[in-house]
Amino acid sequence: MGTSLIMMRVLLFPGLILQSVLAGCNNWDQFGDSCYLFNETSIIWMQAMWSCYESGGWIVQIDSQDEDNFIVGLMKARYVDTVWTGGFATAHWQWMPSFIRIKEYTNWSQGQPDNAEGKEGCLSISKFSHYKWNDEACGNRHPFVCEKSANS
Ligand SMILES: *[C@@H]1O[C@H](CO)[C@@H](O)[C@H](O)[C@H]1NC(C)=O
Ligand SMILES: *[C@@H]1O[C@H](CO)[C@@H](O)[C@H](O)[C@H]1NC(C)=O
Ligand SMILES: [Ca+2]
Ligand SMILES: [Ca+2]
Repeated sequence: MGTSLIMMRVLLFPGLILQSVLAGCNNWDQFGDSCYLFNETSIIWMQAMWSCYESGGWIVQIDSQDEDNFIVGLMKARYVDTVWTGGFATAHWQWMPSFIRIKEYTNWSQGQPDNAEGKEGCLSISKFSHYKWNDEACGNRHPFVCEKSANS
């Protein structure tokens, strides 16, 4: 009786079952409702954004202190000094590629963002800014973190 019910579900909803098997983070790290891929290849910010898109996610968007601390934990565990995040400056600071304005949660290092020499428009987290946020030149090369939803 129970078995035939399960069989019926398998026959009627193979797509649903496949989806539930495939859902989750696989080889990405899960934290809350997201999965994270820490990529240690040092590349410029624009390439990092593209790389995350190609791997099915987006360059990390930091929405909370917990998420911020999680990313810093990954950096320390891997002895990586600096990572790119999805923060990008136009007339104001926003997360790319969502265009969500950076204002609910921020964690700028003291005196940042300073747009030093008028050349800094991308948001990194660095040991050299005490693991807080800094704006730096988008053409610098760093490892980066990708994020994707754990539920899709
Ligand atoms: C890390 O990024 C590089 C550069 O885009 C890419 O070639 C490589 O496949 C990425 N690694 C993973 C595990 O996605
Ligand atoms: C800001 O970054 C520091 C260093 O990573 C961390 O200890 C802190 O929890 C973060 N958030 C806030 C709101 O201070
Ligand atoms: Ca996020
Ligand atoms: Ca700066």
